[in-house]
Amino acid sequence: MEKKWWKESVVYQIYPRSFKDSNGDGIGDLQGIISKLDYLKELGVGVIWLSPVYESPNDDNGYDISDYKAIMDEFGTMEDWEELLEGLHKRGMKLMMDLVVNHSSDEHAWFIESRKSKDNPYRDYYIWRPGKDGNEPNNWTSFFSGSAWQYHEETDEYFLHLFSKKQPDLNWENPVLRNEIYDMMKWWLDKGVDGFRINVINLISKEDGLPSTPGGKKYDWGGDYFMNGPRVHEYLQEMNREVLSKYDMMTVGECPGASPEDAARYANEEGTELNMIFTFEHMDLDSGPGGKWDVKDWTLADLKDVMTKWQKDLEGRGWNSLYLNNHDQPRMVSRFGNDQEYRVESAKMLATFLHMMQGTPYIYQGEELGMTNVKFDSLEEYNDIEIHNMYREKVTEGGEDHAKIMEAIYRKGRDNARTPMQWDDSEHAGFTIGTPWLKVNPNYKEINAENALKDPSSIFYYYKELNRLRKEHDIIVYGTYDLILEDNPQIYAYTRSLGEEKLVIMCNFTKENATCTLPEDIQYESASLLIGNYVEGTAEERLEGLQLRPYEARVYRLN
Ligand code: TEU
Ligand code: CA
Repeated sequence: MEKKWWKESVVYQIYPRSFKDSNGDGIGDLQGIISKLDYLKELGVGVIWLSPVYESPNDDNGYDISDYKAIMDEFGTMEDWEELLEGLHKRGMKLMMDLVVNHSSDEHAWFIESRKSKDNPYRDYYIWRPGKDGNEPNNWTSFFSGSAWQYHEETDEYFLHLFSKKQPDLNWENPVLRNEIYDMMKWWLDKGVDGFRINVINLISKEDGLPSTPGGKKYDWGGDYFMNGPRVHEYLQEMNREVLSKYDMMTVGECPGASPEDAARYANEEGTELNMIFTFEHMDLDSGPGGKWDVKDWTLADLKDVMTKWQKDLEGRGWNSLYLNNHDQPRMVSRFGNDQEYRVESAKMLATFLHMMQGTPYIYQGEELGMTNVKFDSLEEYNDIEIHNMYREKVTEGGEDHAKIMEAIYRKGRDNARTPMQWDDSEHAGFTIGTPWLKVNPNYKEINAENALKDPSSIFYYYKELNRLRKEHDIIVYGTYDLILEDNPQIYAYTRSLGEEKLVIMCNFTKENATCTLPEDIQYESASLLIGNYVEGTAEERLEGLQLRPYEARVYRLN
């Protein structure tokens, strides 16, 4: 398997709006990030993924871009951006920008032209269709509730928006549009950008004819007709030829609904498309048949199945990304660990579980502090279009139970990840001297970076050690993954093998003690501890009948 810097790096995701405010307007900004570059260097991460900072009306907090070559006023200036890039490069870190090109903002100059008339030169930059019998052109629903079509009276046609009404889908069938996108990508890469996280890139090719789903429902989920569509690989191979292959860069494509088979093409080892993708399969283990908001409990057995499937199906064929949270997902220690009496232990256990697998790990801002989900008292305190559209559709219009939907928001809402970064125990956790755009999690007095940096046994220093180990041991990056103890109801255990070397990773996912007995076929003389969330040192020992304490994780090298 070919060695690559982007396989060996650890990526840290910054959601700028919530990271650090430098001018007191309650909104995070680029100068705020610049003031924290030494903190990021201390953590030992190699790449910073910056969620969108382009000009935007913020209908979807920057994922609705109105000018791809300008910086959002609230975040600062292009000079600030250049200072950030220089600050990262000076510290040996790289910058991966977030590219949102399945759709733009409806305030983008292209769309303002496009909607002027049916024969406007920009009309076909977007997806316009006449209605059918007074209805939308098909029955697809948006990710953000309601129809995926918006009627435009002036030209008596509908435009497609898989997300909000202010996020019209771009028409990738149009080669002129595609070349505009490629030119813009090269413009950023020529400024020194080291990579792109590409937003919902597997949605850019829609089924010919944009057919309604069968069954005659007035509104229905149309994912089969726009996820991993007919020309998506053709477009990505063209993007690779025209742009990506010309730069020493890193790409990760966000691909909701992609399977390992899809990923083996998107992230193929020949390098003809992307370097890796974000799958969502493990992010839906707690979604029932009704989807994301139909919350159920996930199981360890399902987690083993999904993670092992992705590790084994991509082995030698493609590269995995490794993540358990981001700006769209609830906080991992609340979702997969125990954010009460075992918050620190379970946060470290989850970090071990994830970072010891094969793939590029992604740390989401605050994950290194063990930041948790939040429960705001009222719906009004939430500030996410996805939450508010869903509540209106299900409760206000649909009559569903308020308390049940609020519980779903507590467990799955994106604002869990978007409460301001907790820097210290001063007011608003040191995030702002103003009023934060979204309330700070009340637990900031205990959970904050200042406390973490003073505590050698903090989650922060545990991540720092994981990052150090990754640089020191090729087996962590390139070793083969194999699940063991498959049927154990408490322990997730696996091995990594590279040549004669072997690691065994064991994670107790419960708050009860667990006895860990290795399978007979694992032969070794002695085992030396590489890292553990309860123990230090490199004790040489045998592992028979090892007792794992609540949420205990251990990584041994077998000699
Ligand atoms: O998210 C894509 C996506 O699939 C989301 O609908 C995600 O699944 C959902 O928010 C989780 O419930 C990307 C961005 O990450 C997200 O922040 C944007 O809102 C979305 O695209 C539209 O641009
Ligand atoms: Ca600010």
